[in-house]
Amino acid sequence: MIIKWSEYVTSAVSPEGYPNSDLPEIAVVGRSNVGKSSIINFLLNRKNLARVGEIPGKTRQINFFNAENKLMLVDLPGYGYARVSKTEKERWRKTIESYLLGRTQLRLIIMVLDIRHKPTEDDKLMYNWICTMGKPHIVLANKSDKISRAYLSGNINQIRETLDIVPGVPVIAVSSKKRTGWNETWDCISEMIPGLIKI
Ligand SMILES: Nc1nc2c(ncn2[C@@H]2O[C@H](COP(=O)(O)OP(=O)(O)OP(=O)(O)O)[C@@H](O)[C@H]2O)c(=O)[nH]1
Ligand SMILES: [Mg+2]
Repeated sequence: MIIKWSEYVTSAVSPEGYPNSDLPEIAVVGRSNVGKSSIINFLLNRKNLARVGEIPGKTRQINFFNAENKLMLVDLPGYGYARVSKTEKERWRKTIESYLLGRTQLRLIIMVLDIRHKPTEDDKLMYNWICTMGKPHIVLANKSDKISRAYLSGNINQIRETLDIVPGVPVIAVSSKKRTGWNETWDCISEMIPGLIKI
């Protein structure tokens, strides 16, 4: 997979704001601060295309990024961030749900977790929801640079077991910081969205 060109398209909080495009979309979902925006930069070989934040709650809208005019990567707000108001949480939930439920261009969901931590109840809810919707998905366990290699497979197994990940669904250890797992991730994406391979 060669990704040379990408650009920010638009931001939206509801369907009226989604871009008018037929490109297949890949949505990146996960808890606040797990590195969803960083993963988008990592996959697109960019440093600061999607905005990254030290403090959870950085991404508050749905941001669309065009890659090679072949697909759209979609950065969603994170869930599970305790330090925002109930109203704000409810607004983010609606933003995320209406995109995931209503967007017909959505072809694949990338669920991002922090490899260091056992998935939370929020993660379980999200994962069950993805399964109930029957959407094709893969799981990226990010921040693998933060743990020793000896723990990688154990933590991946813990994620598989805690979320009861469907057999055959890939769970890939990545580090968007150290740029590890890039090829494996794009190989999986290409397999799951036939036709992309020629990018
Ligand atoms: N060590 C390490 N830090 C990372 C990695 N990926 C992201 N981070 C850091 O994690 C923090 C959150 O990254 P973001 O990409 O903003 O996370 P997000 O999931 O988009 O967060 P929200 O938009 O707030 O939901 C930032 O300080 C990143 O630099 C990684 O692979 N390794
Ligand atoms: Mg973000």
